Amino acid sequence: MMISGKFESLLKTADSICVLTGAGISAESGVATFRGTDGLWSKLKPEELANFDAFLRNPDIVWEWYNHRKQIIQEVKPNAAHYALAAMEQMVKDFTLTTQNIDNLHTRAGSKRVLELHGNIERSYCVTCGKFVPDVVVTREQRIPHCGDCGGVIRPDVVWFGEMLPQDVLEESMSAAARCSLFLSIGTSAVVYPAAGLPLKARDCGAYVVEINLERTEISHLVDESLIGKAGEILPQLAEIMKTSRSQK
Ligand code: BJW
Ligand code: ZN
Repeated sequence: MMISGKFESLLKTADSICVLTGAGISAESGVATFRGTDGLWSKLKPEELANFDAFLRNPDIVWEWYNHRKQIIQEVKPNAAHYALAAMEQMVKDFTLTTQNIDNLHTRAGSKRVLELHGNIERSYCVTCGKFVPDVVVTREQRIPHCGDCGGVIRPDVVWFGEMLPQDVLEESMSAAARCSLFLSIGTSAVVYPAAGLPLKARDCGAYVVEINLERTEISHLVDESLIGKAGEILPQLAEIMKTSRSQK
């Protein structure tokens, strides 16, 4: 792994670091990404699944998709990249981890504070009365879960296209991006906004922005450094560099 002297020095000294992760960080755990040749959407049409109108039209198909992904997510384990970020959190005074993923793997790896921009597959709520419903079970017999209180349809607590992101989470992520001196964008194609705006916000506010991805992305020409490779191989090396000059907080 080749990194610049500037990046190395920031890893060792920066007091404020922000990270944005996307589906690519969980790929080595065995969770499919959305885009790219092995991406979910090379087989499934996004517009049929990831928006509310589609859900109202075909709640059974959308539930089947989330149920399938939930099963995979529960069977897999966090990988070296998730663990490296959990270790980094312990070493940096002001560390903000924002994820677009709904898979819970950062929390399972030990990250204490995770800002979830697109929700969490473990939670669901009633579209009619808003009540949160844990432990939703979808079966062949009950393909669409309904609310015990009002009978409304239950949906996964995730953010679909055209929907607002949780405003408090977005604001916290934006202000952290604005004040950090180092920003890492990891395993995201950086095409979905407003998430993809975070590294750009950081750059505009003077942070050094480094991208880690298997390939170049939509924002590669705008960042300071692109590390091409697997997150699970690169991040543990970055955490090691940090460790050489930092103690646990
Ligand atoms: C590895 C690796 C390894 C693989 N190591 N790397 C025009 C301009 C600006 C915005 C818009 C616009 N038109 C429409 C919009 C808004 C829209 C949007 O951004 N659309 C664009 C596609 C154009 N955004 C929205 O609608 C958002 N809401 C919003 O803006 O509200 C305001 C508003 C309201 C009303 C009208 C208009 C605006 C909501 C976005 C919600 C996204 N939801 C999803 C589904 C979440 C639930 C679920 O998971 O099922 O979020 S879509 C999907 O994409 C999911 C992801 O979080 C998100 C991002 O994907 P991600 O994580 O980047 O994954 P991939 O697969 O794309 O990339 C993986 C990468 O990893 C690849 O690059 C690989 O190379 C790499 N990789 N292995 C390192 N081992
Ligand atoms: Zn209800």
